[in-house]
Amino acid sequence: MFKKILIANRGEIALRVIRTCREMGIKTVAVYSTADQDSLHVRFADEAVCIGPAPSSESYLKMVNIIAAAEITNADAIHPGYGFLSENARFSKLCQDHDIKFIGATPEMINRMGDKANAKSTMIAAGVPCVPGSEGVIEDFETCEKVALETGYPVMLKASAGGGGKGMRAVWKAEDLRDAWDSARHESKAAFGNDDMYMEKLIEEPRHIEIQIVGDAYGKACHLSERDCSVQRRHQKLTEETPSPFMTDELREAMGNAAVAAAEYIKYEGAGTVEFLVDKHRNFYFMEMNTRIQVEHPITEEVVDYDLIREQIMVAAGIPISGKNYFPKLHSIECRINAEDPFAGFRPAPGKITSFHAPGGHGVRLDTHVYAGYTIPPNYDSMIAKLICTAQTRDEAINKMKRALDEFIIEGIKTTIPFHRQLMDHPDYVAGNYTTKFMEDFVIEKTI
Ligand code: MV4
Repeated sequence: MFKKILIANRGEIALRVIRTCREMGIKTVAVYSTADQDSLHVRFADEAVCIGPAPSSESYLKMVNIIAAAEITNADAIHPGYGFLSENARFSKLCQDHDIKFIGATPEMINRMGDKANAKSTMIAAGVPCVPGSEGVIEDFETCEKVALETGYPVMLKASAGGGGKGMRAVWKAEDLRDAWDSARHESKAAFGNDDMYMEKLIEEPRHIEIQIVGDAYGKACHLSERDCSVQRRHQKLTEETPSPFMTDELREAMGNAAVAAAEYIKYEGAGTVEFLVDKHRNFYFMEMNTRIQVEHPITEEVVDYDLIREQIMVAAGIPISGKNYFPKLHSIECRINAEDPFAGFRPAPGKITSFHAPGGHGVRLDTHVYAGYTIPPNYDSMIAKLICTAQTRDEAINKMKRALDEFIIEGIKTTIPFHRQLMDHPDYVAGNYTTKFMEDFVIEKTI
């Protein structure tokens, strides 16, 4: 087992990893930028190394500085969290070359799943349902036209290097295909330095339902059921829940087995998430596979009573998984609390927190790194807390979330708490009747 783990991240996920390491008796090293010298992950780690100035490119993304920090503190593993270098193949390789265990995917696996067209071909070979469309990357526009006719409009053009919606275009009729092709490739080239495109039949008003999987070093994988992440604004998840209100036992069985089949086919090691699109007829289709721990992992932990960070560390240390699958025994909802103004287009609102009262009580979990007196730096992601409420039923979980949001006091900055409070009263949300289109029609009431 590892003696010392360096956490190459910041904020709530750095604290999350430190907590589990401490429970496992593993020493921790925090890395921080000059903007984060007063952050809690610096305070709670056993050691801390400043790796550079505020800009991420000079600190949390500066691979050589992070490796140097691991060398001088003699860390034997690095946990990347999510975002930053968590799915960076070069960093995974750099750790390998320095004999430091990367608690994440191998460089090969990151590249294989990061290339969306290639990932899809792999899933087809593994027998995982995929959206009909092109066989891999589309060579030229003439082929694009032909594939669109074969697939049948409406179609979705997607960037193979993409993800999160960048370089993606829905095309409803043939006359719009050329412009969509040109603009999607241009956007993808600018964003990823790669303009490879593939095409799929457009799935209308899909739900985004993802399956948590864990694979070990011996080819075995298991699943820990689903998370419904359909409530998104501009491809940013706002709230997630498990079980999905759209799920049935049969669908969970089918999606869970497909995700395990995919993980075992590629011999996936570590925690991963297989994302699916689910249409109104409950047909499910592979969308993407993420090779990192996700922001929303706590709702799974709460309903199956399982520490996913602990499992990542155990698998990375070569310990086999039990192999059984996990099914929700409770209902859990996560609200992402961001330092943004929901009454001003969710624009970022950094600043100093002048007072802070955390909600609590049975079934309330708050994963956060902020505190009264903390100044939120403008350099990083605006998420400041994850409020997770868990109960026996969905209605009780919603009720608990409303109570927790009402007692959650953060003053000095604007946050998305008022938005989440209104969401919990929205009739379609309360009815579990929502798809990825939900936020397009959501109108936030201006409160006094
Ligand atoms: C789709 C789709 C409809 N049909 N693919 C969005 C980003 C990336 N994860 C893939 N996405 C989509 N792919 C087909 N064939 C609709 C979306 C989509 C979406 C998916 C999940 C969550 C939110 C979304 C918001 C807009 C579009």
